[in-house]
Formats: sequence, C-alpha cells, structure tokens
Amino acid sequence: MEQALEMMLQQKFGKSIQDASKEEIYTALLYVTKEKMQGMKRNEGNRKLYYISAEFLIGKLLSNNLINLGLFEETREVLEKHGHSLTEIEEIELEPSLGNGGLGRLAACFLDSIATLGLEGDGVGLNYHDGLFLQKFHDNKQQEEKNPWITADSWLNKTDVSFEVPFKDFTLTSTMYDIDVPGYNSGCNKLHLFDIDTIDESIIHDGIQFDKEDIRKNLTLFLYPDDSDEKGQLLRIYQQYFMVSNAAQLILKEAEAKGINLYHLHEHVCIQINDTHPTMVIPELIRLLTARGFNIDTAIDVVRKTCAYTNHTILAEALEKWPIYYLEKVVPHLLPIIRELDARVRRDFHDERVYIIDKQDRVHMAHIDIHYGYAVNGVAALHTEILKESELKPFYDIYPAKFNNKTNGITFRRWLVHCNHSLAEYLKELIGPGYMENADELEKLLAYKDDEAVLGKLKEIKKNAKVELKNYLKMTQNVDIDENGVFDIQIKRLHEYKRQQMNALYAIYKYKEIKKGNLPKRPITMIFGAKAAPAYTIAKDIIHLLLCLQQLIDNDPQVSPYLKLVMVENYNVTKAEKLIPACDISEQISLASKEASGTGNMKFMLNGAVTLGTEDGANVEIHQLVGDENIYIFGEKSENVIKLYETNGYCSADIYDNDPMVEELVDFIISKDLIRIGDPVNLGRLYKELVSKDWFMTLLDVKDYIKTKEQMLEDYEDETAWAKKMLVNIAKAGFFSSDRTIAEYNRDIWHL
Ligand code: GL4
Repeated sequence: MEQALEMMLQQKFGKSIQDASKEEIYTALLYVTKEKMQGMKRNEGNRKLYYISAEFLIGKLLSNNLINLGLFEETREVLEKHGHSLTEIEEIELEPSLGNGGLGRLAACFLDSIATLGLEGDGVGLNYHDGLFLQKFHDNKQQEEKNPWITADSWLNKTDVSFEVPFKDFTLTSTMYDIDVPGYNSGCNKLHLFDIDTIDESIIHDGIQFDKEDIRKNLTLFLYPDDSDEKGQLLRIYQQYFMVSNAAQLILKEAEAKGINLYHLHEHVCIQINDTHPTMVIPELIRLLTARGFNIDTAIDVVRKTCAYTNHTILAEALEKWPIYYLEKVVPHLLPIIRELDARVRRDFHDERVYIIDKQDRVHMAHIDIHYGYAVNGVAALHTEILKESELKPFYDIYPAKFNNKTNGITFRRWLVHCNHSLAEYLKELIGPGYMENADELEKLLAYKDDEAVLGKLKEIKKNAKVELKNYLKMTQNVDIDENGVFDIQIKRLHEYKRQQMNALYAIYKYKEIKKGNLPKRPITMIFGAKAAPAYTIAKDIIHLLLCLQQLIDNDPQVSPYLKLVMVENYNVTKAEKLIPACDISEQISLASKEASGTGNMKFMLNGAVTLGTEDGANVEIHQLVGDENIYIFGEKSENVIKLYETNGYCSADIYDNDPMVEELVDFIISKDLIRIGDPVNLGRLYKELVSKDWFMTLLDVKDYIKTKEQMLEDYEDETAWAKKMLVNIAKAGFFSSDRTIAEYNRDIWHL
C-alpha cells in the first residue's frame, strides 16, 4: 500500500506522502483502491441477480472498500506512519446521498453481502446528482438545500453502455456509470447507476426548487422530488420508467452477449424488485420480449419466472397507485400490456381487491408484482405475518407458496469493523476473527458474561466512543455534551409512525421533573437525527418542536446540567457511524405493526446499546434472541393496534381529556415557554394533531413509554448489570448479519 500510494501521488500530483495534502492523499487512495478493484475477479454463476432499487444509500466508500480488499489495517498504519489518520482523510470524501432511509441502506448492505458470499449480483439504480437533499436548521426549522456529491475524482466509472429510453413525446439516451462492489475476501460485483448527459443543476433555485417539466434537465437531479402536485408525480414516473427500461435493456443485452436463449431467461436471470418503484420492469420486459418475437403468453410466463418482489411497508401511502391517465402521458406504450395483465387477473379471480386497475382507474403497482412475480417477501417475521394475515391477505389466499419472510440484516463490515474499530478488535482478541465471516460466532462472547474484566473493557470502549462523539458534535455543530451522561438516541427518518413526538413528550416530562427538583442521577443526553420529507408538514412540525425544546433546555440553567437535547443536522450514514457506537439507549418506539423491520435497531444492538422498543418489526426478533432481561419493551401489541384501526376504536381526545398527566405534557407544546421560542402555527398544528387525531397513537403508549424509560435509567446505574446487557446484545446480534439474510434470499428465492 505504501508503495502504491507513493506511486499514485507521484503520478497524479508529483508529490511524496510527506508533502501531499489530505485532499491529495484521499484522491491517490481513491485511485489505488479503484485499481485494485479493477484487478479483482468478477463473481460468476449460472444465474445472475439484478437488484433494482430507487435507492442505494451506500455511504462513503473508502474505508469499506479497503476493509473488503483486506487493506484497511495496512492503510491505517501507512497513514499513521506519515502523521495522518484514515478518519481524517475520509472526511474529504463526500457522502453520496442516494437514499432516504432503511430501504436504501438495506440495498447497500445487501450489495456488500451478495459480493461477499461470492454471488453474481449487480445493483441497478439512478445517478441522482443532488441526492435526497441536504438538511439545514434555520429558525428552528428544517430547510432543504441541494446535496451535490459527484466530483471529478469519484467512485463512479463512466461506461460506454447506453440505451434509448422511449417516452411518449421524446426519447432519452442514457449513460451507465458503474461503482465497483468488492466482497469481503471474495469477488467483485457492480452497482450500475443510469443517468443522462443533459442534466442541468443550474435550474435549481431557492433551496431545491426547479422546473419539474424540463425532463431533459431534471430527470436525475433528485431522489424523490416533491410529488405533492401532478408535475411532481409525472416526474417520478419518468424516473421510474427510465430506471427500469435501462435495467431491462441491460439484462437482455448481457443475456444475449452470453448467448442465452431468451426463452430460458429465467434460468439465468433473476430480478429483485425492491419495493414498488421498479415495478414497471415487468411490463417493460414483456414489451421488449414481444418486440423480439415472443408471443404474449410466453413473454408473461418467462417474466413471471424471473421477477421477485420485496414489500417494505404496510403504510398505504407508500404502496404506489398511479392513475392510468399519468401513465398514458409518460409511457403510453406500457398501457396495452398493463391492461392485458389486469384482464388476465379479472378472468382468473373474481375479487376486485386483487385487480391491478381499480374502479378509479388507478394502477396498483404491488398487485402487478404479486401476480406477475414468483416470490413475495416481507422483511421481518411480524411484518410478513401481517402481510399474509391482513394487508395482503386476498393475495396470500391465492398464492400461499409465493409468500416468504426474509428478516433484514446489516453488514458487519460497515456497522462494526469500520464504525467501531476498537470494539471489533477487542472481539477479535476475545473470540477470534471468525465472527467476521461467520457472525454466529459472536455467541462465543456469552462465555464472558460474568467476567468483570471483559465487562469493564466493554464499558471503556463505549466511553471512548462517547468521547469521540462529543468531540465530533463540538466540531460540527458546536454543541457540548457530557460523556458521563446516558446517551439516548433516536435516529431515523422523521415520520409520525416512528413517533419522535412521543420521545419529545418524554423530554417535556423530564424537563418538568427537573424543574420540580426531581433530578436524574446522571445527565441524560437525548440525541435525534432525522430528515422530514419536504412536503410532509407534520413531520416538519415535529422537527420544529424538537429544535425548540433543544433551545429551551439549553437556555435554562436549572435544567441544562441534567438534560440535553441535540438534534443532529443532516443525519446521514456518516453521522450514523459516529452516533451508533456511542449509544446506550436505542429508541425503537414505532407504533406496533407499522415498522416493517427497522435496521437501526440491529446496528445499535451490535454496538452494545440496549433497545427501548415496542413489539414491532425486527424488535420482536431481537426480544426473542436477547430475552426479557436485555431489552425494554412497552406499549400496545400489534394485534390490538390492528383491531383498533379496524374498529375505529382509538380516540386520542379521550386519553387527553381523562389523563391529567398526558394533558399536561401535550399542553406544554403550546405553552408560553415554547411559543416564545417557536412558531405558533407549527406548534399549534402539532398540538391539534395529537389531541384530535393522533393517527399513530402516541397518547396510547406515552405513559408506558415514560415509565419504561425511567426504569431503564434506574437500571443503568447498576453498571455491571448494564454491561452484561450490552454483552448479551452484542453476542446475539449475529443473526442480523446481512450475510445470513442474503444466504436465505439465495436459498429460497434467487437460486444463483
Ligand atoms: C422500510 C421500512 O420502513 C423499514 O422498517 C425497513 O427496515 C426498511 C428495509 O426493509 O424498509 N420501508 C420503507 S418504504 N422504507 C423503509 O425504510
């Protein structure tokens, strides 16, 4: 590495390591790593997977690629020898903001594991120039700015692969960019990101506003552009079709290049449709096959044996339904096929709940996937059960064999080895390096459950991570936190079902307690990180509440020594990597039945945090693995929540009117203290939402939540008992390795 780096620095900048700047060292390392990856063998198999996804939240790549290439340690040492640290060098890299939340990060973890298991599987997505958006706080409110990440020297490799993508009124010519995906001790795959050459970032103004109709200039500017109006929704259809038409053309091109008889395509190709955004790949492939002479029956048959669908949510708003009239405006050539697919469903099943086109002339994308794919999976045991028993029950009744569960996972390369290097090293010392490839070996750690020295060392590692986070927050946001406090962290997209508002009510509770003189035994540091979708009003109101609380607490000398609330700006993968190792209490407090899985919960556990959560998503499986002793569960169970929805049995006003404690907490949102700091419109709207609607039942669980969190804080004071909980959580996290998840996908769905 030292030699390669020296040579690259000479070649690019005519400098030695001694004289080079951090930027130059980063650039040289980037190219050394890229060269190494180019020299790797490609994974190969009899059947190739194409994982199509609107999001790939890959994070910074330097360290991860070095880890997978087996060059991480050596590079660290080389840099240290010359007075640099890899962490510092990596600061130079811009994080590609190609994802929104868990779904996009999952796709990135999957690419890592697919490559690591030596499976031939590429990702296919879009090359958004300005990503999701960059979050700034101003006047205690979220503001959105563009988030450019593509620089002259980047991980993207421009290819000469290009396709013509036909729309109603024009055709676009694509360019394919590739990012290498090296497996850990294994071969290499690729992430293909499609783009067009005519994108024009200069059309962006006032934050993230732009002309939504100028498709040639805007197509790949942003991930999830605002779709609160028709133009925005049409743009999303343009994006989706552009993504899948390129994917389909690439798949056929590669198959033909390999000499595959397209009538046997399914034997050599498998397409994973990640949520409904890539659904149009089904009619598009049928279209392309019929254009190559297939009759429609055969085309449908081959496509059905090629495509599989993952459902990631039961929230209605995320299950896409496009008006036919929109599709007609953008991709009229797909409509005869979609109508044919619907006609076949109507012929075979006399149940309008499973039709593709509904009475209001909307196309249900998930219904296309379920009828015309060969597998449907949920992402955690509870989620899959809910799909089978309620959300998708009519489909499960028709196709029981298609449904299966694949509990999500995370790559330990990024979420342990990279983000918590000292913990990873210590585990290696204790139980050997085997856990890095066989995560179940983490269970060996249980042998040290009563070993004081080991427990002490785990505490020490946690403390160091807290100090690092403290320094990072000081540097980036100029906030001061106390490493001796309990770190209580909720980081995830801002959504009402995730109930950051419930955690805010806890902050209000604690604030009031401290004012009354009931002081906590040690400072409590509550940390939040979350972006709200630009058009999601209540989510932005919740951010406003959190920022106002942060200011209120900071400015109150009676409270601030005991309570701190920090809202991390522009939460992203890089920040998650700093926050997760430092966490004591992992907040996973969604309304039971609503969080399909969650993956942050897994990352926290692996890094020795203890979960405070509802019986929801993968929390259920975490609970089963660690046992009652090592997790804090509260709140209404999912069956009851589902019943409440079915019977309209929940009324937040009843709770508010009859429970003085709840009333007091909620009223504080519109108290003089907060209105003085914040905007009465935002705070008033949120207050009203909670007392008159509360669709995600915050008030139902808030008291149990506060009680359970108080218990947790008390238990934290028994340091040895707490360290044991940390140890058990780490030891039991092996199940959540995405290597396990991907091995299951391959065993049950992909058969690569
Ligand atoms: C999500 C779920 O909300 C989340 O629970 C899950 O972990 C993730 C990956 O399966 O998928 N669904 C959508 S939509 N976005 C998500 O993050």
